[in-house]
Amino acid sequence: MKRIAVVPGSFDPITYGHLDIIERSSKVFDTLYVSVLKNSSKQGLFDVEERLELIRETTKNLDNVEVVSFNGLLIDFCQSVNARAIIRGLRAVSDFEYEMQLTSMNRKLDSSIETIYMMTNNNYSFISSSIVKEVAKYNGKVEDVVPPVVEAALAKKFNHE
Ligand code: COD
Repeated sequence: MKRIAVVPGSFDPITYGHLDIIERSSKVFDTLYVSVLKNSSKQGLFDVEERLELIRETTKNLDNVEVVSFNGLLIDFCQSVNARAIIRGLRAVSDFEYEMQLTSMNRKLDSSIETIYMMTNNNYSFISSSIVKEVAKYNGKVEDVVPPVVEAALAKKFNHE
């Protein structure tokens, strides 16, 4: 049986922190769906199509990674692609409370789908999409925390080209 997992998120935009989790989990599963939530209550900087494009560009070297968007409940999406696991990254203790709620609720909805946590790589533990956007907005250097294609997209959004 194929081992299928989902790495869900907002990815607004994708960072080296996200990429680290995606690359590591792509070695453990046969197929990995990197899945961008469409119906988010949060207004993003990048629209969903732009986020998908940036993820596709930065994961194109990973043959078993599919980049898609989803609507509605994550568990429904996992069932639709026969995924047995949801992969999440953990940066710090501050992530724990939200992750606990997410996992507990998802387990109530479908107890056969496991949530698996990967500890962040120490080099990336301080990175979040929000901080990256704030630094890029004021033309700060983000080349160490996002891939070049994302750096260019941020510069374009904030008219720093
Ligand atoms: N190092 C390691 N991991 C990282 C880093 C980093 N520097 N930065 C982010 N990550 C991890 C995050 O921990 C997360 O696991 C993943 O990367 C994606 O992060 P984000 O911030 O892009 O995504 P989130 O947390 O906003 O995604 C939330 C979901 C879209 C998964 C959630 O809202 C959801 O499932 N919504 C669908 C509706 C639903 O089913 N709701 C009920 C569930 S309770």
